[in-house]
Amino acid sequence: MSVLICPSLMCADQLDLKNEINSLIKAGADLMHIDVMDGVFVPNIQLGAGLMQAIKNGTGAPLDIHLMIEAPHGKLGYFPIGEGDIVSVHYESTPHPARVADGIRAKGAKALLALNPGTPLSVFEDISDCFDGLLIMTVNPGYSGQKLIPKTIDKIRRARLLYPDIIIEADGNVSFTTAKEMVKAGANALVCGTSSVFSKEFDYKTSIERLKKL
Ligand code: S6P
Ligand code: MG
Repeated sequence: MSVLICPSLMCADQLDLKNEINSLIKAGADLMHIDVMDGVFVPNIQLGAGLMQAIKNGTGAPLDIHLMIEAPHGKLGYFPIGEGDIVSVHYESTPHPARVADGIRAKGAKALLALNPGTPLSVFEDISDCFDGLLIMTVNPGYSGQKLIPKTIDKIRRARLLYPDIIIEADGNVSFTTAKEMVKAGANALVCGTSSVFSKEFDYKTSIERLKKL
């Protein structure tokens, strides 16, 4: 299975998003990563439900929605989640992550459990059946442009050994160098932001081809 490439739209040109998304899809991107931040669970406020609906209507691109919000269990209804989408919910954001996963799956999307760098992998053990995979934060959530926390690569490795068939998505400082280590450790989905696809080092097609080859 090839690696899913998920460009992070908060790193794209916000005034030209439709063209950005169409160019990314043409260049081979698989899903559009949308960071939803509420200013409470993380210290930042980013992309919302209206934008997601506009993206669905205007481009049809599948979404990789990363919920960084408090109390997500009561809020799923705000988002246009559907078949083909992936939705990540943070373990740290709710006492009922498995219930949120049920809600995501009921809409036809895949559900991932997102783990902050300081959260142990063991929290997944008893609820793994409720999820299609893990989103492993390789930086602390909230901002783009941060530096990889090296221990998180080992978390990816341990996760892959325990769960051979799930989606393991790496999010944070995915560069052409770190992506190689992440994929070698077992990641099969990459969130691509300022460190790779939007680095301006290469055009979108070249960047995505390089990442897919890993
Ligand atoms: C961070 C967020 C991420 C960023 C992405 C940016 O809280 O979840 O999805 O958008 O990490 O990429 P980079 O390469 O700037 O770290
Ligand atoms: Mg993210």
